[in-house]
Amino acid sequence: MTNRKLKDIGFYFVTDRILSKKGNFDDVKAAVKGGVKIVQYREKEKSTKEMIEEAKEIKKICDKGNAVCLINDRVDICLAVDADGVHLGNDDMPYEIARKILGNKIIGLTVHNVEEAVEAEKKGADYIGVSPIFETKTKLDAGKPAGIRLIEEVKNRAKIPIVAIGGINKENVASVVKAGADGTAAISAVIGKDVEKEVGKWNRIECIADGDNLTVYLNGVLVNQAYRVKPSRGKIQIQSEGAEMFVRKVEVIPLAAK
Ligand code: TZP
Ligand code: MG
Repeated sequence: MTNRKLKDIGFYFVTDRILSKKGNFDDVKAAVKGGVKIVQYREKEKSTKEMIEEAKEIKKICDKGNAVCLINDRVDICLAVDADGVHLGNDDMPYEIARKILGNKIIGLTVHNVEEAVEAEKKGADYIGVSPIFETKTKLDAGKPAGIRLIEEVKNRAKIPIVAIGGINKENVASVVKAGADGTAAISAVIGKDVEKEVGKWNRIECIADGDNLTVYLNGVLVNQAYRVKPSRGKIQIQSEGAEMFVRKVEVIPLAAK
C-alpha cells in the first residue's frame, strides 16, 4: 500500500549546496513556500557531525511547511534527526538491513530498469526513483539516460509511486508525467535560480472544462482528456488514476473563456 505521506508527490525537491546561490536552508524554505511537499537532503562530502546539524534544521523547515523530509544515502543521519525516511541507491545500505533499522519510515530505491523496479516493489520499497531519464550534468556517474519509455514500462509493472529524476526541466516535465511518473525531481532546473518561483511554475496545470469533462494540460502539453469533475462545496475534485498530484493546483477555465 502506498505510504500515506507519498500520496501527492508532485515536485520532489533535492538539495544541492554546490549549485545553490543562497544555501540549502534558504533553498528548502523557498521550495516549501513554493508548495513542495517532499524534500531530500543530499550531501556527499560533509562530515557526519555537519550533516546531522544541517539535516536537523532542514527537518525543522520541512515540519513547519508540512513537507516530508528524506535523507539521501544515510540511514544513520535519518535516525539521528528523526527524518521521515531515506533514499537509497545500489551502493548504499541494502534495503533489507535499512528496513530492519528504520521500521516503517519511508525507503525509496533508485532503479535503472524494469527488473530492478519489480524487485524494489517486491522487497517493500515505498517508492522507486527511476534514474536518469535524460542526460544530466549534475550527477556524473548517473549512467546512460533511460528515456521516458522506462517510466511507461515501470508504470505497467509496479504499483508503488514512481519518482523520475535526471535532466528534467519545465519543458520536458509534462512528457515525464504523461509517461506515468507520480513525482518529478530536478536539481539544476531549479537550484541556483529563484527556487520559490521555479517550483511554483513547475507543474503549471490548466484545465479546460466542458460539462463534466476536463482536458488537463501540464505546462501547455495535453496530459489527459478523461478526467471527470465533481463539484464539491466549491472545490474541484478530480477522479482519475494517478490524478492526485494535480489536485493541489487545479485552475479550471471554462471553455467559453478560452
Ligand atoms: N540522481 C540521478 S540523476 C541525479 C540524481 C541525484 C541528478 C539530477 O540532477 P538534474 O540537474 O535535475 O539533472
Ligand atoms: Mg545513494
